[in-house]
Amino acid sequence: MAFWRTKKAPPDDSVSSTEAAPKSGGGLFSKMRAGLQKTRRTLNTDIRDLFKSEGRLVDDTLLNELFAKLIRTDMGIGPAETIRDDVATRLRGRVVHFEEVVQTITEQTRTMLQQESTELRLADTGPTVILVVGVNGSGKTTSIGKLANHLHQAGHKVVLGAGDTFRAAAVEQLTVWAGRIGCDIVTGKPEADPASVAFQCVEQAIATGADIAIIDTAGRLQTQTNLMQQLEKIRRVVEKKIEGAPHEVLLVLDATAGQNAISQARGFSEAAGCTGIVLAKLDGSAKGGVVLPIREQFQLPVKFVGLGEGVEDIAPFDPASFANALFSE
Ligand SMILES: Nc1nc2c(ncn2[C@@H]2O[C@H](COP(=O)(O)OP(=O)(O)OP(=O)(O)O)[C@@H](O)[C@H]2O)c(=O)[nH]1
Ligand SMILES: [Mg+2]
Repeated sequence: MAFWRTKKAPPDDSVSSTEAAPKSGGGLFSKMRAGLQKTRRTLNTDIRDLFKSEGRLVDDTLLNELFAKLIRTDMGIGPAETIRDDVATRLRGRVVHFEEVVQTITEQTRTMLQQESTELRLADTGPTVILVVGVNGSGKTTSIGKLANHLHQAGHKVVLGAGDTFRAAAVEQLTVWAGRIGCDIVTGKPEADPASVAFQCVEQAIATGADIAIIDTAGRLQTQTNLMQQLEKIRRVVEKKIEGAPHEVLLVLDATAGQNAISQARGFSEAAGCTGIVLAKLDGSAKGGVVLPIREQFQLPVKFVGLGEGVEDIAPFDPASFANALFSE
């Protein structure tokens, strides 16, 4: 199993390793910053309000106030406590300015977000198959469009599979994305078995020498047993065609859904054998801190973040860039 390989030289602004994360500038970093603007503004205003221009003593009162502000980003009690305790360890008893505290928080957040790899697992030979799953309306189809474009731009030949055969509109939606990007798409008849569409998609990928097949699925809940079995069937037929496939099962989570909704997706993730997370709609949320509990609760790497509805509005998740974009003015 190989990791992410780009066929064309990656653009200068690509940020795929934590060490390489720029402090400012760079297309993807700017995108991340723009996407996280709401959260950053709220946090910065909130935390700045705690400090006078001459600085403030770091004591229990300040630490508790800081904790309350952090919670507002939906980062959850555990991560907010960790950050508060780190500020206490490093700065308690000192009179500090806003900037110093924010720097401390950013560093701790970066540490908490560290993960092994954000890169897509690609097949050593033959097409890589990516299955995209999640609850209704989480952003699956849009994320597939953006991801397909991202991969296409990196020089990969991509084919899409319209595995959501329940709604004609879902097929149309993915067909529009395929047209926009200029990649192939495999569609089935209305209400066709999604597994047969997935099978045909993989067959077409092999026949046309495509590098990556991305299969869309209908939204579902973990409690819908028949729909969960259907996912299992998709996996089986895909694996029959290519050993080791699907190489990635990406769970799309809606960043605006709140922490509880996201926690509920944990069971789903386990049932569907997910391998990574795409966190969609981060741009619309003042609660970008939700990435912290996601990293804490899911034993899965966050691979991409969705930062808008446009074709370019996706970025590989990078902990250092993310932490900077979350806190740094
Ligand atoms: N602002 C913003 N909107 C997004 C993003 N991703 C998806 N959306 C919007 O969210 C809505 C639902 O997106 P879809 O991609 O259709 O979601 P889905 O999971 O495929 O939905 P179902 O197929 O019905 O389960 C659409 O209006 C999208 O434009 C994002 O990163 N940012
Ligand atoms: Mg969809």
